[in-house]
Amino acid sequence: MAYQTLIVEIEEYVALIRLNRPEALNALNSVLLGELADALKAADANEKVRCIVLTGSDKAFAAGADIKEMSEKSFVDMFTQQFFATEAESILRTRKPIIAAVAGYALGGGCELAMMCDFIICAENAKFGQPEINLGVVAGIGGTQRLTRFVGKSKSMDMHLTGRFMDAAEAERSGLVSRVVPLAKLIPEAMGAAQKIAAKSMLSTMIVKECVNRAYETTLAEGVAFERNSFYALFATEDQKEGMAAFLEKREPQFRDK
Ligand code: DAK
Repeated sequence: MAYQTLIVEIEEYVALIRLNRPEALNALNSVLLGELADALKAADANEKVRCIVLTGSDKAFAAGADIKEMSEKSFVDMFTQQFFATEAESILRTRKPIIAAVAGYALGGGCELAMMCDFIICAENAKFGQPEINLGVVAGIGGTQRLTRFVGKSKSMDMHLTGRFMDAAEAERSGLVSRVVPLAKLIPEAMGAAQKIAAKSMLSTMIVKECVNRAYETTLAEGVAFERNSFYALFATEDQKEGMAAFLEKREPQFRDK
């Protein structure tokens, strides 16, 4: 399907979704977020997709929600239209793993979008920030909650209260991103990671996602119980038999998602 604000390519079981509003540094407007929700739903339903990479341009992953689109809205508009809420929920509903490949600016809603993905690989030129305070507002799609869980209260408060940007080295040091690579290697690195994930049993990858995300939603004891039952449940699958047999026979497993 052709989109106005996205470019989607599928290669070796990985959907590469590129945000494409270069004139506005990929600012997130309602068209882009609607298309992104649609593209993620399509990728989730497509048997030829087993992992997703979400990226922007070399200059910007996304410089935030579109300030032009938001500036004239009233409280009543925001509240009644549930501004961006359903689109954000649809990103979180995606069951296949999503890797954010971030180069350049990931600010405001752009930083929040990256944090809604399953993990973040960034280029050396990446800059993360929650500068909404400079606009007289606060983060609105989870920034105060997710950034705090990634980097802790002190650094999160610093970022939200001063609006300063964090560079790639600081982002890696603080646990916001899993890897930092030179800009030219960003897409190959993210696609390589995605292809590695795509070769696993999709049953395991989806359950890993559910288990790790559970760590944010519940107590340690409940989360561990959820993980344990997930582990037991996977013994009902052919892929568990295949994975363990392949190890014992010293060969690569052939998973069939069964
Ligand atoms: N919105 C609209 N246009 C933007 C934009 C944005 N966020 N960021 C950049 N642009 C546009 C600029 O206006 C400019 O357009 P023209 O003037 O050429 O037409 C073009 O992109 C290039 O930008 P600059 O000329 O400014 O480029 P520089 O390299 O000089 O600076 C910059 C890059 C990223 C430092 C700067 O553009 C910047 O500070 N941008 C704004 C960053 C920002 O404040 N982001 C936070 C936005 S607020 C919610 C959902 C979401 C949100 C809240 C609630 N709910 C579901 C409740 C999210 C809120 C936000 O993200």
